[in-house]
Amino acid sequence: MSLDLTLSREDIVRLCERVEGAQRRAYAIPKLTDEYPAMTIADGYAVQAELRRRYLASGSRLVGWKAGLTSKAKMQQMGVHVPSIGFLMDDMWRPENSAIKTSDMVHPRVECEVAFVTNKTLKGPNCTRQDVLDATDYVLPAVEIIDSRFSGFKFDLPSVVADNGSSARYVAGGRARYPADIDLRTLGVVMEKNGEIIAMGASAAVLGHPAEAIAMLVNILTEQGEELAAGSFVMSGGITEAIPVKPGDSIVARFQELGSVSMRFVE
Ligand code: 0L1
Ligand code: MG
Repeated sequence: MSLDLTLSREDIVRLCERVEGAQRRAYAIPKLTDEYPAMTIADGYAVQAELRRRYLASGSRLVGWKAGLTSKAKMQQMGVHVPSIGFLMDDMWRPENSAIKTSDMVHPRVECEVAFVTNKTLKGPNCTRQDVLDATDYVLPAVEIIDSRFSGFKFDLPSVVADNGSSARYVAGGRARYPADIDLRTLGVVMEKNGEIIAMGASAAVLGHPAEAIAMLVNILTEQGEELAAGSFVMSGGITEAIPVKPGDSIVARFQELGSVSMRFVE
């Protein structure tokens, strides 16, 4: 992947500072490719790696990773052709049933995901769905709150990757299960907003099987010279479409076999 780098070290740091400012102070910025039209996905990951380095240096702790853009519907909606990955820090986590502030986000949206907690190190290349299942301690239901920092949702894959896959907050809860005890491919999910069903789906929407998305994530990490550490919390990608939320909204995500995850949004 490093062969596809077009940005200089100075450009990477400059773009990282731009994204970090938008993330920390919640304002929208134009997509990065407006200024750097030749920017590649590898450039996006170089900016993301710099962002991770800065968050770690400022005291955040890496909890795990997320796969994004893992459903055909979402790829079509966003006009991209491959999934993405992003990092998850401890300070992005929010407790189940909590009130989540929207004033420190740009335009938050929620999506239902299956999360995996690993108990063995995973690395590629050629990491498979079975390797992931063999290294999974348990799975649990989760809601990701994504927040693209790009104005008017106008972006492309290099820009989204640099923005850490729009990662903002995540909530996990419900009931933890061993993967061998359930069929992870056919889990039904219903999302309610303010008591009304607003989205529904089945876990096969995520690359045919959520563990497939984790294998993809491990293979991308490996291309970047990294591995997925044992004990990681990993989100496998949205089963449902992303639904916008505003102060006053409450969300309940009901997962077959895994229970439900709730939260509400405040100013
Ligand atoms: O979690 C994800 O699927 C990443 C979505 C990135 C694009 C967006 O902000 O919708
Ligand atoms: Mg997601």
